[in-house]
Amino acid sequence: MTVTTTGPPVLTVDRATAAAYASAVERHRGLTGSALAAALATVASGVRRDIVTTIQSAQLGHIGGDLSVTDILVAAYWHALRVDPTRPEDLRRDRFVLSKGHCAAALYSTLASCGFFPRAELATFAQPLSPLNGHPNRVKVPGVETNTGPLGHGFPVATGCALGAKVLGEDYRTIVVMGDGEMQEGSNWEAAMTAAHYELDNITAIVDRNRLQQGARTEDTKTLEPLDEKWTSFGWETRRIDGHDHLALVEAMGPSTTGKPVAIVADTTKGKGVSFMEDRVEWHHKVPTDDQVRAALEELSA
Ligand SMILES: Cc1ncc(C[n+]2csc(CCOP(=O)(O)OP(=O)(O)O)c2C)c(N)n1
Ligand SMILES: [Mg+2]
Repeated sequence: MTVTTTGPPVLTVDRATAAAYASAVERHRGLTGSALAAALATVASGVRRDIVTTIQSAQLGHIGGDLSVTDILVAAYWHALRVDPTRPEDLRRDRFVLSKGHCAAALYSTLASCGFFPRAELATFAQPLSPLNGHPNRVKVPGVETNTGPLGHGFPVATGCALGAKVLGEDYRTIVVMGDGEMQEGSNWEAAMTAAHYELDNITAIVDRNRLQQGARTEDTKTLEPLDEKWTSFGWETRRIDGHDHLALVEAMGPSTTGKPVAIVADTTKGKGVSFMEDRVEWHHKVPTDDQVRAALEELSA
């Protein structure tokens, strides 16, 4: 008997979307104030709607943290990062690492919005043989820089990316996003010391400070505050902002002014944009019913 295998499906660039993305980012960089805020808000609403339907089709996911990190992802991909979805392996590309890898649906929805792969693929999230696994895999998904999911690993890897740029004399930058509960992992503080020691002014570490972790409030689990002062004491230039304010995000993602690595503590709301999910611990990974999906999409289209 001959057994033939065909291997898993491969994701390829959506050229039309990638071209539209490239010109939109160019346009965004020429905008300021309310015009830029409105443009990024429109993208973010679309990404949030895709997160909700992606989780509905998979019947699993981490919707609360997906919705809290959406504006950070949109400000990064639709303004700050120099990436080209048609050349995801370009050595000079900026690096983005979602250390809180359980929020894969948010990352995939954002990558699809840029054209790294067709948006229709989101419907395969977490299905057998889909490359869009519950946690991101760099071999399977164009645009994913490193596998994440086990908390406390993405930031150390991102620090290595930034150190690599210095060693190679390249000017690409690295942006990494962590959960606030994830800050309890000691490996993050080793990476924070390392980046400060090597004066990695080419890395920006963003904490999605939504004050909730899997089953509790962060401050009831292990006190994190004063979180900005902790980063500063570890040798980082620290910026504390509203993590849903696109203009504040774009500005905070600007370059280091001190030669130190930059930390952004982004105050956010878990479940942002869907009133019945906001700041409620159970929506860490609860799946909405069809009626709840309808209500969520209505709010996100308003
Ligand atoms: C090392 C490790 N321990 C436990 C988990 C299970 N886990 C997945 S998400 C999560 C809570 C994360 O909270 P936070 O970092 O605040 O993320 P967010 O609120 O943005 O969803 C936990 C404990 C994990 N993924 N990795
Ligand atoms: Mg959290």
